[in-house]
Amino acid sequence: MNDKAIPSRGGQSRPGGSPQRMRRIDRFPATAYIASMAFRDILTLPDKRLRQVSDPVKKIDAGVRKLVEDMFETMYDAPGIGLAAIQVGAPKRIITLDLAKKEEPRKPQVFINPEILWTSEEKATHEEGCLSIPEFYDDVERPAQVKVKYLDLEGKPQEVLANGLLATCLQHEIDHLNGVLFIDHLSRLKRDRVLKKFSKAAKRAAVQIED
Ligand code: K1U
Ligand code: ZN
Repeated sequence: MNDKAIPSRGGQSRPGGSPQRMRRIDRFPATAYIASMAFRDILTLPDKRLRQVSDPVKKIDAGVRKLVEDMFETMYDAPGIGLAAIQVGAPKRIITLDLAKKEEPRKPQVFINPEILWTSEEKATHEEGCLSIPEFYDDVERPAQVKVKYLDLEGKPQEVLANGLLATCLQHEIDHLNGVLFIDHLSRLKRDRVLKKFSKAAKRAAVQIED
């Protein structure tokens, strides 16, 4: 199984959830921790909610804005470069992204109700990872360019013609909104091996909780 981490991308080490919480407490003074309690737990395989089709956002209200804020905190903390709302258990068609390099200033982007309008015939292969499938990475072939329409946080319609990492991430995250995971683009053999590994780990964790 290709479960190597991408070295330049920093690590994710949180299949069970608890180490992340400990890290937060260690990193911030107690008051700051209370003030920044906007992190949400990231669902991991084999959680069935990851297979849910998310609902369109009808109104961009305070609840949606708070969810977006929490998604950014969760994504930056993970760390990740993208997140779909369903990954924090909210079945809404919302994506957060930040593709800025480590040394660059943050460049947060929000996509509400994104829809793919066009995909290129040309394909591109990129290595993908997923915060819901920790420490597993593999190459995925997808259309090299996509045109996506979406609403920004002000509810204004926008369109983007994406290529490179943005095209990959948008397709990966829009897949999440439709209950599709990047392992679904791999061979059945690879997908089944990943699913089996995570199901076994979840069963072992459940037994440990019982003991
Ligand atoms: O949707 C997700 O689970 C987030 C995922 C997005 C993604 C990454 C690569 C290709 C397609 C989609 C991640 O962010 S995985 C973690 C990752 O790639 C990363 C983490 C820290 C720094 C840089 C990258
Ligand atoms: Zn993902």
